[in-house]
This record gives sequence, C-alpha cells and structure tokens, in this order.
Amino acid sequence: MAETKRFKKNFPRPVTIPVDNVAQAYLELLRDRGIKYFFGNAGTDFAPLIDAFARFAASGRNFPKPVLVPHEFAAVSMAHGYAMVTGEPQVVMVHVNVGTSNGLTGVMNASRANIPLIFTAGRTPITEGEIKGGRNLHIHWAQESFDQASMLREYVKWDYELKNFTQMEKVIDRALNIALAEPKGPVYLSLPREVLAEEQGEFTYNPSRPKIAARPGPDPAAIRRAAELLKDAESPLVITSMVGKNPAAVGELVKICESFALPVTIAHSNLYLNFPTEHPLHLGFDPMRYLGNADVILVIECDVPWFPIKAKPRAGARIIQLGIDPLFSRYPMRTFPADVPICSDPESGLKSLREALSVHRPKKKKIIRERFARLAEEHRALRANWKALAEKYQKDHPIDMEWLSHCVGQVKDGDTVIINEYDLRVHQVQVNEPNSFFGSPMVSGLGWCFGAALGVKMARPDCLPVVCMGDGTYHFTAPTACHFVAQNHPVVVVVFNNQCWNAVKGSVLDLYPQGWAVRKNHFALCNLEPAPAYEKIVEAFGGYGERVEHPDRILPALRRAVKAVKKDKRQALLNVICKHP
Ligand SMILES: Cc1ncc(C[n+]2csc(CCOP(=O)(O)OP(=O)(O)O)c2C)c(N)n1
Repeated sequence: MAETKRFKKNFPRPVTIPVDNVAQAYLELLRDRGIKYFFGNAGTDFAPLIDAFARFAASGRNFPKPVLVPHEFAAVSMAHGYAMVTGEPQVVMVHVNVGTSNGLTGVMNASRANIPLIFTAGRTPITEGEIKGGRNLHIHWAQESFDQASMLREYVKWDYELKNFTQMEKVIDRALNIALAEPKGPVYLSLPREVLAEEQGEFTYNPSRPKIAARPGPDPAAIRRAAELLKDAESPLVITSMVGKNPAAVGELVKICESFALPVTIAHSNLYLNFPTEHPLHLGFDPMRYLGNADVILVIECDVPWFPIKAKPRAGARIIQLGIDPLFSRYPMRTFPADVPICSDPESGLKSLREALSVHRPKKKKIIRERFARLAEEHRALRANWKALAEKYQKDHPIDMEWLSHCVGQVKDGDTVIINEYDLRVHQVQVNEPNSFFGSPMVSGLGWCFGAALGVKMARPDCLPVVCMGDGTYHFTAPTACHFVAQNHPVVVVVFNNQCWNAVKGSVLDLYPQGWAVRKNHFALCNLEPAPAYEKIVEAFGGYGERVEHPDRILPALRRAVKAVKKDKRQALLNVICKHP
C-alpha cells in the first residue's frame, strides 16, 4: 500500500547519521526531541559531551544549546522557570553524585509543583583502564555511589541509568513521556562516562512522532454529584492555589464563577495567577476568612486549602476537590476531606462542571445576581482596606513591606512577570493575566526565585521578570551563580531587606508567644547582621545596583532598575532597607 503524505509525516522513516560516539548521538537525539537548552554544571564526567558539543557546533547544530549555570540549584531552578512558562520539558545535567545532591532541593521544588524536568547526572567511571572513559583521577573512586539515585528517588517519578547505546532512544523517550504524563514532574537519568565515551560509527533513530498531550478528563458521575451540591449552595466558596499552571483553566474558572457567582480565594501556597485579582469575585488571599461560613467548598488544584489549626469548615459543609491528583497522593499525610473527589485536568473539569450546572441556572438567576452583587461589594471593601494599608505605611522609615509591595505594583506593566519568594505582599499588586505572576513552590526549597526568573527570561526574552525576595532568600539563590547567568538574561531583583529571617522568628512567636525568646527579645539564628551592601554584588557582574532607604525613593529607583534592564540590557538589583521586625 502506498504511504500517504500524512502517514509519512506522522510515522517518518528511521534516520541514520554518522557519529563518533554515544555522547554525539545523545545530543542528536535531544535535538530531534525538541530540547532547546541543556542546562549544565559540568565535571570530568562531561568530557565526552563537551567534545560532542564542539562537533555539534562545527556541523551547524544550534540546539540543544549548552547553558553553563555555576551552581546546580540555580540550574534546576532555571529549568523549572523555563518549563513553568512554556510547558516544555527541560534537560539539566550535573556532575555525578555531588552535583545531584546540590541540585536536589531544586528537584524537590519541581516535584511538588509538577514541573517536567529530565534531571541527568554523570556517573563516575567504574573501569580502571580497560575501556575508554575509565578511571584516571582520584575522584573517580570516591565519587562512586552504591545507588546514586537513592538520594532523590522519593522526589522523581522515575529513575534509570543508561546502560548501553542500543537502548538510548527508548530510554530518552521513556524519560520524556513519564516527565510529561500527568501529574507531571521530574525524572532522573544517570549517564555513565564509559557509556557516553563508547565509540560508534553511526546512529540510527526514529524521528519524533507528534506528541499528544494526554490530560485526564473528569468522571461524569463525579461531575453530576458536584453540580448537585453547588446548585443548592447558599454560600459557596472556591479555594485554589495552582489552577493557573494551565493558563486556559483560568479562563474556565472565570466563566464558571461568573455564571454562578462563586467567590474565589487564593490559598497560602499561591504559585500562579489563578484568577484575575481585579475581578469582582476575587476575594483575596485568605480562604480561612470565609471558610466557617461556606456550605459548599470547591477546592481546585490546592494542596493546603486551609490550616486546620486556625480554621475549619462548618459542620455539614460539603467539600469537592478537583485536580489532576486531587488528594495529593505523593504527600505522606493530608487529611482535608473530599465528599466528591474529581480527578481531572481543571480546564476540562471546570468546563464539564459549568455545563452540568447550567441546567439549573434559569431557576436560580435571582439568587445568583444578588450573590454576585454582595460578593462584588466584599471585593471592593477588601481592596479599599489594602489600599488604606499601603497609604498608612507610605511615609514609614525604615520602609514597610506593604508600601514597597504597592510600589512594585505601580511599576508593573504588560511586559512584567512577577516572581515572588516570600516577601511581596501579593494583595498590593494587581495581576490579571495568566503567566504573569509566579510564587515559590509549596515545598519551599528556599532560593528558587532568582534561577526561576532567569529561566522565564530565557523562555520569553521580551518580558521583564521582577524578582521579589527577602535578604535571607537572596543568600539561598546561589546569588553569584545567578548574577553570572543574568549577564546574558537580565532581570530586576528587589531585595526586601529586613536584616533577618522573619519567617523563622515568626514561628517562635507563634509557638511561644510568652516564651524565653520573646521575653528576653533574644532570637538566636534569626538575624542577618551586619547586613552587607547587596547592591554592590550585582555591580561585580556589570549590573545596576542601588540601595534604597527612603519610602519616597522606591518608585524612582524601581524605574531606574526597569530602565537598566529594558534599555541598557543590564541586570539590576535594588537593596531596599525595610523595617527590622
Ligand atoms: C533550603 C531551605 N532552608 C531553610 C528554609 C527555612 N526558611 C524558611 S523562610 C526562611 C527565611 C527567609 O528569610 P527572608 O527571605 O529574609 O524573608 P523573611 O522571613 O525575613 O521575610 C528560612 C530560613 C527553607 N525554607 N529552605
């Protein structure tokens, strides 16, 4: 039977190319699979790959492009940021077991946030001269692990070691497919040096087949049950923190909420722009404020909708949990009740729910209209409070973080992408577009934000990432590694510098309000003093640095920082001295 054009496109014939070794074939395969960047932190295990990149470049191959990131945690965070805005799986490679351990916190972040990464590491040589690539340095003995993947097995969906050339194509495809299958997440692949160095004459592979994203759809019976509950709800409440990971799901959430006057609150682990903050049904960032009053609660892609120690749903309240893995089965313990669990991609789940509910809409029009008006009033009141809060602090010296956050909101424009790790008071910044706000992953492996912002900048070179972080967080980012990369991918960094780890201090105040530390005003291990001149660090990398101490200097300084990035193509850092709590 003659092959049609379409058949040939979908099932192309195998391709054979000349290669010297497995490392060259590996790069060719990544290129064919659409991998654009190779985030790397190299060691002696990389020798075959570094040589392969030279042949690759000499033959005009532009992708995957090697990107040197001088710390593994920053490299994984960059790949995370890139994947977060594009949805494309990213490849990172680090040096054997030691590089794996440095990148591990980044893998934990990616794992809990369902970011598809192919996290790879070399494996130290094990032979002693018999074959190419064998041991020739003292480290090659000490760097061998009994089970290199064991240190991160809990945080990856799959791990494997490339055992030989013959299986390489299948291994890479399996790694990509598993990372991309819902719930998405990192996988780990180790690449022994002898295997990468193995000499070969040619490489035959099957060109990529078109990828079909498989998204789980909802069970119709569960949708019917949820619609039954929601249609009769007098005081419904939506709680989410991650629905925005699929920007299309945000539109679906808006539609269903508008049709039925459902108020939306954003939970503490606020990772994405989940609902336009200026929408009249956006009721802020504290679900617990409304929890006790709600009779039907719709939890969407949210690991921790409330803190049971602080607030609980009222007796008899019914709870629907909707998400790719609505019960977060990878968390050892999580006990939020689910009367109706709906295992579904939120976009299709919300669409089905809206359709199921629309049958009941005509009878409920008046109730919906009145509820909408009530909620819009609540939204206005909340916003008036936040504005008043910013104004209350606008003259405070040292600077208050409410006012600083408000100022960040003022310089934001259509190109801005806010990346926040801790200190930005999110209610002070209006964000309406999906993919223009990102918060730190829920596992909170501190220091993610700077690398993530660099990944965002690489993926969307025209955008302006503004990274907000505490001074404590800045230290955790591997800042010099990030400033090094930012020489080519400039971003604005705003350090909310309160000269301490307030989050840690706050936990002491919570647990021991009358304790020794409070009575003696003695908080060991919480102070970051003497505070260095953080703005000087960026200067060492050719960037624009400024120390800001007065509240009325924040806006002009932010504008200078934005100009440095947008016009001068230099990174910028503002060291904003805030109140020391
Ligand atoms: C890798 C890692 N180590 C330690 C912590 C614990 N931790 C959480 S917040 C925090 C301090 C953050 O300080 P800063 O960024 O200055 O913000 P602040 O708390 O002062 O508002 C620390 C140390 C963590 N989350 N991750």
